[in-house]
Amino acid sequence: MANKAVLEWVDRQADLLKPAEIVWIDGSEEQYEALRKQALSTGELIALNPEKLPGSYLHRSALNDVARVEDRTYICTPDRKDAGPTNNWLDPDEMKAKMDALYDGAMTGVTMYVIPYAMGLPDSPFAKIGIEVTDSIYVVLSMHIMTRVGSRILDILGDNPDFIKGVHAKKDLSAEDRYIVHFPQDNTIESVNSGYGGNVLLGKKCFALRIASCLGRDEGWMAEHMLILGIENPQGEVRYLAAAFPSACGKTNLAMLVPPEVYKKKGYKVWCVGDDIAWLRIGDDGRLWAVNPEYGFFGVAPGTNARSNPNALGSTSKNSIFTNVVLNLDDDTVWWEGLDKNPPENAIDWKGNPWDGKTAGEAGAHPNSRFTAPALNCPCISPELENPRGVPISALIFGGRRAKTAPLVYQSFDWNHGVFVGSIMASETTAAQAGAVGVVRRDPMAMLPFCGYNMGDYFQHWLNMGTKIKNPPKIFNVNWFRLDDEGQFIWPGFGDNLRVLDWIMARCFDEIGADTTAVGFMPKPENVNIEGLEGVSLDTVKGLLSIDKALWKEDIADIKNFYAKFDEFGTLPEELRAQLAAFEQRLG
Ligand code: OXD
Ligand code: MN
Repeated sequence: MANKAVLEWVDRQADLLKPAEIVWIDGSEEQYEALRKQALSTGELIALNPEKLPGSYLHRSALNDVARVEDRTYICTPDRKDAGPTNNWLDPDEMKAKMDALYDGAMTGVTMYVIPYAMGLPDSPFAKIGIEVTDSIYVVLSMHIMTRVGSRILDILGDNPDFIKGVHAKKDLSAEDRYIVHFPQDNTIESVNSGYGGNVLLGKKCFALRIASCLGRDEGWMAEHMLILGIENPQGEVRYLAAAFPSACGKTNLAMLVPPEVYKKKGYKVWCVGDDIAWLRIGDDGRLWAVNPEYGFFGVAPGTNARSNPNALGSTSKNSIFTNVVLNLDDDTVWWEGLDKNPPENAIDWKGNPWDGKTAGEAGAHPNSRFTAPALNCPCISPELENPRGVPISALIFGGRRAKTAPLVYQSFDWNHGVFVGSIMASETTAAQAGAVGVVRRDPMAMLPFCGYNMGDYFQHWLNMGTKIKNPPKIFNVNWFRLDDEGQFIWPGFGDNLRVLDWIMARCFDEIGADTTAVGFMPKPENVNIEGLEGVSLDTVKGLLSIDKALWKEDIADIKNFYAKFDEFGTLPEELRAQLAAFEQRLG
């Protein structure tokens, strides 16, 4: 390894963190196996049944360290305006000093691992290379699942000084001194006092979204919190879409959906390209092309089962790491709420205490318990995951968890209206972020916690991209989560969401008409295919597509409050104000 910039940077981290030893992760199975052995000996990992879950392990996090910590996540730009009103900000020098103090000697007596990794196919021109130093074997082994790691990445980097720098020290896991910090102007990420995936697998949210969104702004592409999937029709043609949903709204389920019987019989197939992050670029053909920069899934375990997502279960069938789920002592397998109706009786819960699923009053798995699983394990993984060009995107979809306001699906009138639709996205919060659950919060493009710069400028970047994409994808909004008066979901969701995607694709290829409404183009109710769907009638569909103007007007008041946050910096694009005014007018 002769890259001077890398060597100097690693030396500087070692000078500060003062590890007993430095180990470079070469990507070899021997090295990983030695690390697994070491983690088993300290209890950092627990081995699972080698027949039922080969190559898989259980990990438990600290009790106070189970989710992303948005209130402790910072974007540190020299000018506060560049972080904007939706990010925590501190002056970079001040934050650097604070982090240096926390890092000083943080690895005394332990090993510092140096992980060279690529987001995207390493030898593709779209790939970006990162180096993460960490004191956690869990991080090393999870990065190996989630990204492409090893010495070969350093070979590809050559003597290029351009790489994303990531520092992680789990230190003493003190919640008061936990920070997840980004310095976009230095392409640097610093994380301290956490061991939770979203805070420490720095290639994911920190790099592939926050830092990458800044790179995309500067270089003319987009880093989005989107799944990517392909729908193969009976003619064998595969059409691709990318969809943004806030955390824990079923992105992984949608990304791997199993077509309902009637669709399967006709020959439809769904291919998963990615479940969380899309990097989007304009291709030579003037279309928008997407790659999934990751190589694995970091999915929410509870609720994952043979009906909701058999492909996720397939993905975790081997070489996976489960975090904060139940350990079944009878056969060394794992369990979580919603897996099946047979909780183990002789078990250990996520906190490490004896747990009997038949009598326990409390959940055995944490609601944000997770798995890291290799993407290539997924039974419906798209071969295009390994295509450096990515896939051409026909539809961009926004969605959220809304009990009432948003209809099942609508299409924006055009690109700019679509950007407006994305900018007013809202969802009820879940366990994926620390804090209250079930509160409606505005989460534009599902990027609120992940946009690495001023969100007003981010909206402008979306608008600018629209002027550059000759054949832009069409933009839609979906809501699988409408509730009836008894609080029950009206739409069956899961595989049946393909019925909505089917309409969306037909719109993208000009194969079907639509009704023009105040919110956008909507399906004629009879054009939502409910063949073979029990309990859903044409009237149900009409209800799901109904627009309650009074509710939308309430929503507009909330949107105005949200938009007003940008006044301080004056970054809300005029175009969005105009879109809002036009929407208000259409509502009457
Ligand atoms: C995730 C998230 O983990 O969005 O993907 O929280
Ligand atoms: Mn996510």
